[in-house]
Amino acid sequence: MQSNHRPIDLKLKEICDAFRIQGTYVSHEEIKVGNVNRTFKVNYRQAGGRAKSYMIQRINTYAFRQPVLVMENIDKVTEHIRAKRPDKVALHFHHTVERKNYVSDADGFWRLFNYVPSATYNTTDNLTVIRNAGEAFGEFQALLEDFSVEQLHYTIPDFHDTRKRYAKLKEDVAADPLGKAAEARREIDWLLSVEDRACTLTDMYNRGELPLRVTHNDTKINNVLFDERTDKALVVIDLDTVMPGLVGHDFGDAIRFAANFVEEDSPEAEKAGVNMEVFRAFTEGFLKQTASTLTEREIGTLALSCFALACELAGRFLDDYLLGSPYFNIDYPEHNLVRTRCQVALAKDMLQKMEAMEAVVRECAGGKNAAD
Ligand code: GN1
Ligand code: MG
Repeated sequence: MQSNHRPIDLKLKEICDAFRIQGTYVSHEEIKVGNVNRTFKVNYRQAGGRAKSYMIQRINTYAFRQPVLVMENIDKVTEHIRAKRPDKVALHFHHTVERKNYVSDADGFWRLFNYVPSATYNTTDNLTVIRNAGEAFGEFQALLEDFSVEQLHYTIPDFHDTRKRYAKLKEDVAADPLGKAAEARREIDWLLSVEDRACTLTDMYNRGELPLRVTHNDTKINNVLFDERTDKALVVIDLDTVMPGLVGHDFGDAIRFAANFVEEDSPEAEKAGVNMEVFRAFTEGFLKQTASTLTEREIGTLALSCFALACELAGRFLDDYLLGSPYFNIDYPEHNLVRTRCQVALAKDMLQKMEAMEAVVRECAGGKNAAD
C-alpha cells in the first residue's frame, strides 16, 4: 500500500523528515480517539524491509495555548517515572536536529513518538481490563507522589476549577452569541440547580482541605495502552494535561468515562448510568495503588468526584456548543449537545447511586491506613 501524494501524506512525511525518521514512508491512518488533538499512525518500511510505525500528533493550540510548556511537563514527568521504573514501557518522543521534541510550523504544532503495539478500549465491561486501568492510573499517581508539583506548568489554567467552569457557562448562556441556549434550556437549568454540589471539591480545595498532587487530568480508559495478549496495562498515555490537581479529578474522570453504560457521545442518553461492577473494579485497582497515601478526607471525596467531573464536563460540552464548538472536535453540528445530554443523564444516575458508590470506596480503602 504505497502512499499516493495526498497533501496529508506529504505533510506527515515532512514531519517525519523533520524528526529524522529513516526509511520509506508507506501510508498513514488517522486515529479518531481524542476530542482535542489530531492523531495519525504513520507506517514506514526500513532498510531491510522491516515495517515500523510512529504516532504523529497535531496539538490543538486553541486548547493548549502554550504547547511548548505542555512538552516540558511531559518530559519532566516521563523522566521521573523512567528513573524510578526503567523497566516500564514509556512513550519515546523523537527530537529534531535542533533537539526539540516538537515541530512548530505554519500548519501547526507537531510531535512524534514510537508506536507501541497494544490494545486500547473505548468501552469495555471486561472487569480485569477495568481493574488494570484503575491500577495503572493509581500507579501513575503513586509514582509521582515524590515529584514536586511546583515543577509543572499550568498548561490550561483552572482546568478542573468547577466554579470557574460554571461561571464561564453562565456568562456564555447570558450572552448566547449564536442563539442556541433555548434548545439546551433543560440541561442548563439542571446543571445550574446542582452547582454547589458539583463544586464541592473545588470549594474544599479553596478552603485548604485537600492537597495538590500531580494528576493526569484526562483519565479516560482509552488513555491506557494494554498488552494485547495479557490485558495488563502497559503505559498511561496522553500526558498533555498533567498538572497539579486533586486525586478526585483523576478518579472521577475515569469513572465518568469507563463506568458509563454507554459511550460518552451516545444519542441514547436515557441509557447512560453507572455500571456498579465496573465502578467497583476500577476503584479496587485505583485504591490498591493509592489508598495508603491518600488522606481520609480525600478518600471521602472520591464518590462525589465522579458526579463533579460529569457535571463539569457536561458544562464544558454545553458551553462549547453555545459558542459553535471551537474547542472539542465534532463530527456533526449537534455533537456537543448530544455529549452534554449524555453526561447530564449520567450525573443524574450518579446522584441516585451516591451511597452505593461511597460504600464501595470505603470497602476498597478499608484495611489500608489512610494518611490521616
Ligand atoms: C478531551 O482529547 P481528549 O479526548 O484526550 C479533553 C478532556 C475531556 C475529554 C472528553 C485537553 O480529551 O478534558 O474530558 O475530551 N481534553 C482537554 O472526552 O480539554
Ligand atoms: Mg487528552
